[in-house]
Amino acid sequence: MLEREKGTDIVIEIGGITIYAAAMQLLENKLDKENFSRIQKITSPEVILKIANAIAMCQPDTVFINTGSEADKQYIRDLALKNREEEKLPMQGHTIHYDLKDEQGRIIDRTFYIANEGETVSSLANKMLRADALADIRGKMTGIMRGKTMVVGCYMRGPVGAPVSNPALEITSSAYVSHSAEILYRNAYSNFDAEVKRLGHFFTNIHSEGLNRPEDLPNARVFMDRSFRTTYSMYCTYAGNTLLLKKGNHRFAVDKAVYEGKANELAEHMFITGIEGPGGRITWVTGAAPSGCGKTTTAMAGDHFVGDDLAQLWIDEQGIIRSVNPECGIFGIVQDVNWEGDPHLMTLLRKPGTEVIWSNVLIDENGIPHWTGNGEEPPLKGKNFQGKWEKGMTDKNGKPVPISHPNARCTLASKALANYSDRAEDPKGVETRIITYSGRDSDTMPPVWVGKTSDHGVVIGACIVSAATATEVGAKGVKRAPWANAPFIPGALGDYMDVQFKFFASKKIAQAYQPILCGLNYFLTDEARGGTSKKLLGEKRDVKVWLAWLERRANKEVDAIETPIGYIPKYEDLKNLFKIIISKEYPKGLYEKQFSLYTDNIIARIDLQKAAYGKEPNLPARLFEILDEQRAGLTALKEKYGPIVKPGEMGK
Ligand code: SPV
Ligand code: MN
Repeated sequence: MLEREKGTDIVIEIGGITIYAAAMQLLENKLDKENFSRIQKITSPEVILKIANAIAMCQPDTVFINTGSEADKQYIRDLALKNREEEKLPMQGHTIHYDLKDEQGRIIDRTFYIANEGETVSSLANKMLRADALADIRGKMTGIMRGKTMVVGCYMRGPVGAPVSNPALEITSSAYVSHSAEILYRNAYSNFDAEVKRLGHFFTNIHSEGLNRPEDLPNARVFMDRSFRTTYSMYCTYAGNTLLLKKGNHRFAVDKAVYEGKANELAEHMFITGIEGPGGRITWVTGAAPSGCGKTTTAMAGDHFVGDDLAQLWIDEQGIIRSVNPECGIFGIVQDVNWEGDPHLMTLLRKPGTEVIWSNVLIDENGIPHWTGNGEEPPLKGKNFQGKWEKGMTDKNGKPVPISHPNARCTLASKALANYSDRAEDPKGVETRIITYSGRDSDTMPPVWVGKTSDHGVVIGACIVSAATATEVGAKGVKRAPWANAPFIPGALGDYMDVQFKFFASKKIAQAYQPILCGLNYFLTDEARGGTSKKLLGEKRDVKVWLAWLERRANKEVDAIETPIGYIPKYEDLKNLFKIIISKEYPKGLYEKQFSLYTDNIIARIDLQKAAYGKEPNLPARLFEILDEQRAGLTALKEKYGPIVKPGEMGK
């Protein structure tokens, strides 16, 4: 269970203002005339109390209420330059922001859920009891904005009017954070009051970078108070730690879906995109992947881009699963973004016309950004995430310093993309028929497969395994990555899993709109399939073919081979799609490498999942039933055909 509004609301406790009249008095004293008149547009006493107490706690010199007007956006851009959080680049509208050298990803070791006494928090996360968090935040955030301007922004996470959107406040002394929020979320100053009334809640985010010094990083903290849906972030700047409209509020959205959504809502770490099929029909896909595993690439491979990171799903009255993107921009990893794989994104990055905040890439002497894997000639020197850089430079362990950090990013508005969907702002969301789950898996699963039933599909999500990537500071090795959402599931994994089973098996979903739940894997290597090189078996553009096959499968236009793990494509169908979608030959030998089941690997993977989930309390028994059923099927196949089972040997 999640206990809402239990205990003290920390910012109110520290700020000390408990009545509306006192809050208005503080605002009148602290804000200039213009900003005070702006804040009066917001009438919700709860919102006013949060803002007034954030001011009382952080003690900024000035407060700017951001209405999202063009003039206000410009004020924020200018403030980011004045604060030296960003620098202008020669390309119009482009700036560069650097995070501290040791804060180039989410600082999970310093990230905590604030818990009430006895409350269950995900076994994968840190928690701190409310009283301790109160003392810590009081010590670290009192007066943290002295000498600074606090910017207050009112946003919608999701289109205005959507049933699953969440209003959220971003209160920060960092103009970079505020600038990023303006690009990634919908400024809803004029709708905020009405949306808070309509939905009955809002999220609050309070951040300050403090003096932004490396020596303060050990004191950096990210706190999520689930009871009061308020985040606190201090002494850090990386957007994943500071722009808590993103992952901080995603966590609250997950809580809301799991504990209040009545198995009718999900909040997922998923892209949303539309695939065009025969006759111009569009089939909508949402897909999960851990950070840094090709989620943006998959989203871009679609013909109608809606989002690349987060999705809110619900079942409407007609029995259709609908999805909206809480965001309206991209905070995308740039490593390996190049003209061949990502032409739409490259156009925005390399051609003038789009506002871009670059972070942690290399800027050469001419002010041009460079990054690893861009397919271009790298410069010999410049400035990057760790300071001055030149070719051949090594770090203290003798390792070459890459030109850009693997988690270097670009921030831009989605509407500039050539494949941006005109449905992206539709409060009704898009009719979702395909759900995918993927990870960075070099040796086990095929490129694409479809769960036999919705329960099998839920198990695909539960069993994502992935190599660690750079988005979390200090992460290494191969990890389980349940639904690619585990870092953002605040409560017990069992509660979340239970809702997944119920949602996808819901009787409310109309027959004609039954989704397919699938696995995707782009990372199989030649080496793992009998070859000698570590090269991947496929190419980035093959993604379009896997998606096209799923599009046909969801519309019941292709048959498939039944295996213990689910349905896999037939060779002839793929061969045909390779030809018509990307004009590429698809040799049978490659198909056999990609789609033969390496039963020992899969069985080992199942055993790993059983052992790990076996330690988790209160998990749905259905998970273990399915894993056992798949294991028995694979064992039987292995007995009959040996450890490597070719597609042609299955489904007979
Ligand atoms: C991710 O790491 O999944 C991201 C970036 O999308 S962050 O804001 O760090 O979460
Ligand atoms: Mn993400």
